[in-house]
Amino acid sequence: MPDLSAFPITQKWPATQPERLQLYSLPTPNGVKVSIMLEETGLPYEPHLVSFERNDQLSAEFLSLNPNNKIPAILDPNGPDGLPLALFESGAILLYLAEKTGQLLPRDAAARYQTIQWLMWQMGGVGPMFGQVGFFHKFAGKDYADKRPRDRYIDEAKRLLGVLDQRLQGREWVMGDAYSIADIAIFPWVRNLIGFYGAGELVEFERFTQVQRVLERFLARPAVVRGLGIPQRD
Ligand SMILES: N[C@@H](CCC(=O)N[C@@H](CS)C(=O)NCC(=O)O)C(=O)O
Repeated sequence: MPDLSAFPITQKWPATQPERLQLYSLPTPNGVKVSIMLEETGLPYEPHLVSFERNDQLSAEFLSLNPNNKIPAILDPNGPDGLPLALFESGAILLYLAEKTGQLLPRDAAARYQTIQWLMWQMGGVGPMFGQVGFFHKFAGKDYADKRPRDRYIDEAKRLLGVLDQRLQGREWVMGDAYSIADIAIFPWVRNLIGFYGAGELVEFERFTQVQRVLERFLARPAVVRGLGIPQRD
């Protein structure tokens, strides 16, 4: 039985199944990337809820694993060389899990780097820009009289959706026939933009027919349906 007691995060969120990968998360667009990936790959894991209402992400125990105070984070008792590995940043976690399981990342070198390219595109573009749309359209920024910041992020979100729409022309998924970690990174954010943020009209989502098509297929996958609700909220 692995001993995870050296990791202070396990004091706040005890591992009842320490032989399993430990997930610390909340079902947000970044959080569900990892729960969907875990559901897709079938890797056994134990989810732990990090509640923003309780500011769990700012607790000393959480910060001991992720000093950047953001979910998702994992602790794999069986990491490289059989040693425990703690990781944060959803993109890094997706890559790690793909390599660990040999799933959802093409083996062919060129396709592999292109998948990583689209993953980075999500991490550096879609996540931060769509997140700003959320701030200026749905959260505190919606009351700002000056609409220029909101419009800037709406324009950028539209541009990114256009890039994705073009990429999906004639393709089943971002990487063609192969569903991959690039899809798992991108589509939870598209869902959030038009769902939770309610920005569908603002970004003229009806124009992006290829994105709509693939989003629907993504949301119909059983592992996605399950992953979107993990960890269960209080
Ligand atoms: N680049 C990070 C971003 C993670 C992130 O922004 N997580 C948000 C939820 S979607 C969070 O934990 N926010 C809590 C906070 O800022 O206090 C990743 O992809 O893992």
